[in-house]
Amino acid sequence: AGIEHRDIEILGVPLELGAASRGTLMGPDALRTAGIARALAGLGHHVTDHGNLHDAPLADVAMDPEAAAMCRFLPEIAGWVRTIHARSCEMAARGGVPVFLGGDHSISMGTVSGVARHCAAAGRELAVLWVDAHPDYNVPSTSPSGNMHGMALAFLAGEPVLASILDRPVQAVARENLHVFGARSIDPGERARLRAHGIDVVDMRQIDERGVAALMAERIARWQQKAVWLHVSFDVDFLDPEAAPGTGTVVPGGATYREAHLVMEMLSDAGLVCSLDLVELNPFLDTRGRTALAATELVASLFGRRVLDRQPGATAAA
Ligand code: B3U
Ligand code: MN
Ligand code: MN
Repeated sequence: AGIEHRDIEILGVPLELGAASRGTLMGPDALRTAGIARALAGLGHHVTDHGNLHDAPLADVAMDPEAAAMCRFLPEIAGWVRTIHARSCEMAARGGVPVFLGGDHSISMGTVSGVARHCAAAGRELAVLWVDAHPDYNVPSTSPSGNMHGMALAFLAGEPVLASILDRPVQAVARENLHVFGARSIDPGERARLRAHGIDVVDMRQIDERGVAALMAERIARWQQKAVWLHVSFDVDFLDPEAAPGTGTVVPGGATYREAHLVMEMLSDAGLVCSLDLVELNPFLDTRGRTALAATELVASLFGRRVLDRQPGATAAA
């Protein structure tokens, strides 16, 4: 069976101020050097690269001052998020597949909120798969660092303290449609919030015990039933540092290269992915492009690359 050819729209978002270490601003260019557009075009997709977003103006953010004091580079990041949001909304409405190249994970406050606005207008239910060593579910009062990439998913869930980052009402993603996959570093206050909100968090222990195939198959079945627009937000630190050294907060015990490809292949087979973020690649910390190349290969798997074709219905869970 051939793959479905799609209109893929790439936008680079060179933001680094949401992370602890500098360097993710080089992420989009490293992914281009690794051949991301070529790989997708080689699969038969129609690829448009819109280049990189430029520095956004500082934003005036009407946040509670005590909370604002805990958010590093708040005016800068809110400026970016507002610009990203507008572009994302526009790209989603054009009917292609928006692919956002980060940048640190705070870009997703703009990418996903833009997609969420489009989904609300189009009557589509949005589900978000947050593939990451971290749930990024901190609020200013629980964040140990003040780094805003660690608050991105909380913002997208509609956390009121963070809402003024955007200059218009946030279209929150329903809690039952938020899925964290690959977690192995969670802060104490963050853990309490995830539990209180009933967020689906798959940690590495579950992956070890049950394997990615069974865990993904369960979630894919639910998404297919609801015919969701699935947004995948892929933080390269999901991968083990061995496979992906080029990121700022490496956490041991991550997914193997093979596990990550299986996730991508299963998502691709399911045909649910409508938009993608690829974030936290820091080329300054990378080893001979290993992480950029791994990310590029993973995106190829997500958009249809296969070693061998499969008979329809031959699933790993069967
Ligand atoms: N949870 C920590 C660390 C962190 C979150 N995301 C990344 N690191 N990449 C925090 O600072 O919120
Ligand atoms: Mn992250
Ligand atoms: Mn992470």
